[in-house]
Amino acid sequence: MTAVETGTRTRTAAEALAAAQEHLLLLQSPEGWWKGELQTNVTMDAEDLLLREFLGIRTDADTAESARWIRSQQAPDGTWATFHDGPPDLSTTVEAYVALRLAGDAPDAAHMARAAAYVRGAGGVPATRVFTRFWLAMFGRWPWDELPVLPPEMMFLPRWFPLNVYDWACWARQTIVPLAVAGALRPVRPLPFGLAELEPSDEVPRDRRRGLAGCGLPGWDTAFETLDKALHVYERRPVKGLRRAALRRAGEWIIARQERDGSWGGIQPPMVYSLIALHLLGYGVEHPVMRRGLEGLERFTIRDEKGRRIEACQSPVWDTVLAMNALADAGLPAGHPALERAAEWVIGEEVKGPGDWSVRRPDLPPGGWAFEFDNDCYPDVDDTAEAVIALNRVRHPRAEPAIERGVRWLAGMASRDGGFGAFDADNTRGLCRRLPFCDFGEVIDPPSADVTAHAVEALAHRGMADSLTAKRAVVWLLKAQEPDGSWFGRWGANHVYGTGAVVPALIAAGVRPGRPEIRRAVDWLERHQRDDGGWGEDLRSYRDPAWIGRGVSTPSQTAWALLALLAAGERGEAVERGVRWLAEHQRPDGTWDEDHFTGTGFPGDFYINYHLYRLVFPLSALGRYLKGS
Ligand code: R04
Repeated sequence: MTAVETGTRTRTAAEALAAAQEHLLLLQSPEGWWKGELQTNVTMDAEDLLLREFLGIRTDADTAESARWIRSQQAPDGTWATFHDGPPDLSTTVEAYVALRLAGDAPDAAHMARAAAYVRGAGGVPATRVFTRFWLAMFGRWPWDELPVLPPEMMFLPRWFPLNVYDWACWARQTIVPLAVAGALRPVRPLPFGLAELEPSDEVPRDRRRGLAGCGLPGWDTAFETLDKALHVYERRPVKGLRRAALRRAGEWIIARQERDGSWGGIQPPMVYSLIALHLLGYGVEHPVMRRGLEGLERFTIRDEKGRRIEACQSPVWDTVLAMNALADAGLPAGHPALERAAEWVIGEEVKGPGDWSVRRPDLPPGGWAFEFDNDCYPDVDDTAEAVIALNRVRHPRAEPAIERGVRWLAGMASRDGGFGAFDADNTRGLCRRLPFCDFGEVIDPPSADVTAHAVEALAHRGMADSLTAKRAVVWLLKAQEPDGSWFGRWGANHVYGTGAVVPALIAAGVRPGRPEIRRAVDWLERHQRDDGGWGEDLRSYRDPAWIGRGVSTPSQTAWALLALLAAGERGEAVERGVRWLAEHQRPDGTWDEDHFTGTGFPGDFYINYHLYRLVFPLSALGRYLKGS
């Protein structure tokens, strides 16, 4: 509900800021952290039920509550999407449908019949992603032989050899190792029902199947198809001793990466697949490793009046450092108790040991932060950068050494080309993307503009704008500018996020607002302001360039655009209209509604609604606007 609709007059910017600040302070936990829900899509919930079915621990009560949530997310046409108001997604719809059948929904119920009709028309199971067919194979509803092969023997590839596990992004690495175990052992535990109603209306042409659609470089695609055929042959008679050793190695690798909270990487897919792999390797559900894993998953489960649902990931560090920065922007003094408590908690979350990142940077001492609670193997540059900026702005006796270690780690994570990836340095082997197995999501972690911008901003905050690392990153950013003047958003939607991150970073690093790169970015933002004064960019923009910079105005995206314009020194009509949009759309309780997802997991495939974005970014923008006026 907007202020206008409630009949009250629109707040001034100062009143809007005060209300937002008060609301944010109320959301802080007693321990000092903030954590907004991290909303994604129903594949998380469907796969959770399938996992429990597979392990034989699915309960009727949980199933009913998850099914209620899954049904609540179904579009009127019977389909499921991967983001709010998004187009139907076949794989998501198939997984949700199977989960509801598991919950007892009858195929002839109206909502099920609509879903099945869509699936049949869209190519049926053969046209779904590999992950979806992997699940169906485990339940005897898809032949294992018709999935791409991922041999566990890859565990033995040396670190310099293409496609070794460290060539993969950490999230993909943690997914493919357990999937290789399952693919080698090929379990089949038939579902108590068939899925004939999902069979496609016509024979699915080969190029409509996922993963085989043309994706550039035909030579490589053919080579990988040939390799896949050869691996299928090997799979019939793998070398016994080698296979046994590979499975043992994979099991040990997985166990060594279980985090203190029982999770793997603090992300749902690696958690679910690791539990399946370990179970197949002989760990019963009562084994401590499995028990802790299931408890970890439990901590990612939300139960409320809307039903039971799984968070793909949790973002307490990210949310906390963004909230600290927003409150500091709003003018909260450095010694405010809320900031002190937050700093205390953030300092305790510092990562103190090596992780998978050490493989590419063996001499770099540990430091920095991960996005999660108890998530030590995978610190990331984004969280570290924002934590450094946040701690640098508050007063805490133990902040300084943690900041120092964080900055040193961050600087050491620069890639060879001068940019920054999120979790690893030099994770750029594009070959990984070409495997037939990889038809979903990003599988490498190359430098991106948004992460590089956050790194630059952190270095600038620490007076290191003149360091070689910062200068090379600035050059990287200037080169990465799109011809239209914007920057691509890897972890947020999309060019509004990229541009909203890069412009403030360049200015912080000493780039003059009058430089042509900044002027072109300002022009791009002003050209893409909506008629209502806000900014919005639809997630379809990742697949269809016609949507770049276009979409329904949202609070977080309006704030990102304002942060860039304010950093560039703009004080004109565009800024005034943007600020007015924020004030007009604020709820009476001081926060904003934001149904549209503005976070990106994988461009094109996986999106996130970070529930705190709607509040922290507008608060930052209003704070910086008022400071400058
Ligand atoms: C916004 C920047 C902070 N940082 C990104 C962190 C995002 C947290 O949320 C997720 C991260 C994820 N990773 N991998 C997955 C994932 C999901 C998240 C993932 C998703 C689906 C599959 C496999 C992995 F919600 Br399948 C890193 C830089």
